[in-house]
Amino acid sequence: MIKLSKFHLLLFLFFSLFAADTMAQQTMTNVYGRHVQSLNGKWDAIVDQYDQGRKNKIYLNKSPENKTDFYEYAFEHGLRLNVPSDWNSQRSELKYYEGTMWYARKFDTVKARDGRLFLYFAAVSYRCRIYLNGKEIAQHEGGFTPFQVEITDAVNEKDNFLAIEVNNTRQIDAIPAMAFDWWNYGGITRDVFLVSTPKVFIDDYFIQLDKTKTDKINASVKLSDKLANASVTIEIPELQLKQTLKTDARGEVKTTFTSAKIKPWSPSSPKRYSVKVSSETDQIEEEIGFRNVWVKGQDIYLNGQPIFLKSISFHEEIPQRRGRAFSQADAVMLLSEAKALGCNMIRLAHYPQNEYIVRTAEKMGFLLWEEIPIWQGIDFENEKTKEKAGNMMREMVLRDKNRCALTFWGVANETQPSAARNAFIRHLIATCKSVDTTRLMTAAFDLVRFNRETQTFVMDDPFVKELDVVAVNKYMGWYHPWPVSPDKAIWDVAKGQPLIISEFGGEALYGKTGDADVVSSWSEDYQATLYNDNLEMFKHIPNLRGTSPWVLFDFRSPFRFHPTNQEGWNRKGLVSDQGYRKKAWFIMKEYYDKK
Ligand code: GCB
Repeated sequence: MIKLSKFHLLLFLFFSLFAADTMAQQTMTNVYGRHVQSLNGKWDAIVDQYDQGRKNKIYLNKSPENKTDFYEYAFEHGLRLNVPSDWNSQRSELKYYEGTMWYARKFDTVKARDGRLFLYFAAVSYRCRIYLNGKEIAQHEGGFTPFQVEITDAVNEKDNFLAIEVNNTRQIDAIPAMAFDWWNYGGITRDVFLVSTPKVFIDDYFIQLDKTKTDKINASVKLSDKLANASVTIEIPELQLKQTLKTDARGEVKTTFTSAKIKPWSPSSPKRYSVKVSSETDQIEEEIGFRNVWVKGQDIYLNGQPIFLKSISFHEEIPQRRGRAFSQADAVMLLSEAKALGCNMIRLAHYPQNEYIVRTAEKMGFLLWEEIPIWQGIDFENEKTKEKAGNMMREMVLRDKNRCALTFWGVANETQPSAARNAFIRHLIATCKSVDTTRLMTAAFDLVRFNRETQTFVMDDPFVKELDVVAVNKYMGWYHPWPVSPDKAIWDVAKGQPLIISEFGGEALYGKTGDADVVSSWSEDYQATLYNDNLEMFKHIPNLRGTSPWVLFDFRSPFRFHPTNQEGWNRKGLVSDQGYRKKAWFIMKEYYDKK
């Protein structure tokens, strides 16, 4: 064992305190319902391929004052990038760029007397350090979840200089890790806001229908400070529900409401109620829907009725723009295409997508499956990686826990059984449940195989028992030739539990005709055959409670090398990168319309 001297111990304590100090904070609930000043727009940028900017303190943004001064950088009059947006799609020379990019801008703001100010990032891909007026104030890792940092004391009314060091280098201990089937977009990819709050504000609330009782709403509210005996009011005017409560020593209240008049939210009737929360100094309002969802035997119940999940996946990408989706208009484009297909659910692949998508999906009547990018190749043995994954999970669940559309928390995609993996995923499940116990836990597995002796499809991964719903990605007719004809493809997988086919499909280049029985024809005709075959097979999966074809749109992926058929695109889309529907789209549409 290493022995530490008192001095070293003090040194260690100092640095760990400092490190903890610069970690970004978890965000307050419902940032989009607060008083915000947008910092979106054009930012100055510097490409720092060799990571020299931090060492040279370019975040100080100095300009020469004396005759002998000079600085080998300047933010002004150089590269300009849009925020939000990835950098890869903004300049052709940045298409493949992976490394460090500095973003900077100036801003003025209004400091309310007795108020507080927070800097909020909806997402920065993938890791970043934040510098305000020459001082590092926060760090964050994880490209798809929000974070905030309080700047009340650090900010001036005029001429603040904000610099963000963003890095998207793939690393073995990161999530996702070294290789993944989508574009590694870097940048400040989502909204940046200044959020102003009163001194004591409503930090968090969790208001949802009870897991089993359809007339009972559970509600809890937490103030930003541990203020006891303060009044908090929760009101749902349309249901004539209102309670005023006193906070406990932790600044929290917890209560329930009962009403026989609650109209449940569902895909066919996505009813939401305006919910108002107020404290002595703060108030916030949000549309919240009420529904419950549970599993009994092999069935999934929504509001007490068994449901079949007509799902689809998409990446957070606008294919026509070849870049990340970030706006309300982007959300409408993606979700409208899912609506047209007849879906009642979206699997948000493979990471938490922006809040415009989540909120608009809820409004349009989609159930949601949301997951963090535990996507193949994760370093399950690494405790630090596990901790990071736990943080991401927490950030995702905290952000979206009031969205009734959220039905599934996904904890992994295509992982192989091992003690380390099991411990890792258990940590994620526990983290999730420490915030929310009402959603269904799931993971997508790819271990289904054909057992020649029994002539059935089987899967051996005991972990499935720890999940509410089992999901399987299976590419019959694409990565796997059919061992039996589709009408004889009998499944014996996760018996006694609901099963979702969370991915199936194959590639087709839009507009390409070819042999309907030749995989390498890359034709819409073969893709159509594949869909018909898979839909036939689905008839023989007794516990099948949902399907999610892979994928709605062709999407960009650097390891799709085929020069004419792929050109850096995964072509499994039912819709092409140009927005045209392929033959298989119509087959899937008919299947969903008849379900
Ligand atoms: C999968 C992955 C998905 C890929 C897909 C494919 O199993 O979950 O992210 O894009 O296969 O096209 O190979």
